[in-house]
Amino acid sequence: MSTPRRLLLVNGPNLNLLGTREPGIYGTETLADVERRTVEAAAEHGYDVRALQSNHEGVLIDAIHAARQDCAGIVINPGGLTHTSIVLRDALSGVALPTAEVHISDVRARESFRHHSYVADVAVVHVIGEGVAGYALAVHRLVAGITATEAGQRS
Ligand code: CA2
Repeated sequence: MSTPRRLLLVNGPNLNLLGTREPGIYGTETLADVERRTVEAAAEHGYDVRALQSNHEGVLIDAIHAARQDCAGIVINPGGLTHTSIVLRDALSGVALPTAEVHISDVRARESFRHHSYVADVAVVHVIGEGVAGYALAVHRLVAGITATEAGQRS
């Protein structure tokens, strides 16, 4: 069966607040801007995007499980769950879709509790501290990897 030309975009808790507070850390663009940027980047490669933001861990996990049916990869900013959630990590590991982890801010330069990511080693692409432009970078790198894998399977 051919790989579906769809990506799942997941934004975790509190990312619905983008553009409303803390512009010094997260910039002034909104979640709608992030989703538009991601859709546009994916469209350059002929992919569409299913976008989801939730403040509820179980909703995120259900969406990740559902992606097995019709998505080729996942772009995820898990928000604060990055640093706390083994269940989110298990969901990503369980579906085994190529995954890009995005953080708008440079978590490595912030508080020490933000330095560890439970998601990092189940993701194949990491874009950290590039602002909201990081979502498009993640799409380009993720699709490049998917395309390379497909080419390898054909040869
Ligand atoms: O830098 C990122 O993208 C983060 O994933 C954002 C999370 C934070 O817990 C991670 O350590 C790094 C927080 C998302 C909250 O976003 C807000 C946006 C505007 C105003 C308030 C919160």
